[in-house]
Amino acid sequence: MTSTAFDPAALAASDAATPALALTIAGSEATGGAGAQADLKTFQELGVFGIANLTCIVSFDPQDNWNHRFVPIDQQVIADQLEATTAAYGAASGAPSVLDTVKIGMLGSPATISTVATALAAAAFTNVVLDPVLICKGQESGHALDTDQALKAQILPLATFVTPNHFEAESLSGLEITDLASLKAAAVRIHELSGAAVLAKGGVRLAGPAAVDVYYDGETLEVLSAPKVGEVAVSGAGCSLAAAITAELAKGATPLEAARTAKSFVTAGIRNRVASGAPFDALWQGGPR
Ligand code: PXL
Repeated sequence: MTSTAFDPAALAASDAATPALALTIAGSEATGGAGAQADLKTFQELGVFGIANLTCIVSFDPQDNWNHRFVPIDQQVIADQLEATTAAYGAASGAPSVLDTVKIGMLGSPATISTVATALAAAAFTNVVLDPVLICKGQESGHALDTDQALKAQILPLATFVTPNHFEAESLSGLEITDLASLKAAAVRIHELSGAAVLAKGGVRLAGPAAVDVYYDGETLEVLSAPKVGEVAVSGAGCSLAAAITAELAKGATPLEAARTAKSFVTAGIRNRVASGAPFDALWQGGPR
């Protein structure tokens, strides 16, 4: 098992005059805990120039058990954002620092999945980190099923790194996950299905004193472990973990190094979480400082 301490000196060294670039294609989560806001804060903390192209706007509903109110962005507006970003920083842009790393967060509808899949296929990014956000609290279940199937068919094959949580790992692998052995089996299965490096997250969902994640890339299987901070999931942990992997890949880390750094970044962010009037705390990306 590996448990890596976060190293602020390494972070400072990475914050070069011409920063690496990373794009997140994600939803806005109005309270700032999750989604594109969490991704941009993570990119900035890790010394990467962050770009966000929005797919939807989520506003929790305090009158309805904090369920998600979900509004998709118009498909043409999503395509316009991707066009602007690739023209400014893509391989053919002539930019001194080329955008070759993207994170995919909440897409939320089959239409958005098609729009994003088309843009991804055209842009040929080196690193495509997929946080396979499969279910949105309060979303109608028939709609969610369509979205899950489209994500698996159109986006998963384009991913080079995928970061499923417990629920998403069960859904993608078709396996029941009850312990470390079954989490490992799911990580292996998801790699076989996608060809991507996988970080399958046990989080607070597996019993025991540690928050355990399994990394598998077809060759190396490594268990990343950190002491649990409470037993309740913190908002933005999944987004920030995938965003930290994205930032590290953009700076040239290997997938395994990126996973290790991201795990310690998120552990520090959870230790320093921010409380609010909502029934969940939010991860603080400044925690490692
Ligand atoms: O944590 C998953 C997530 C991702 N993206 C957006 C969200 C959420 C959860 O609230 O709102 C936009």
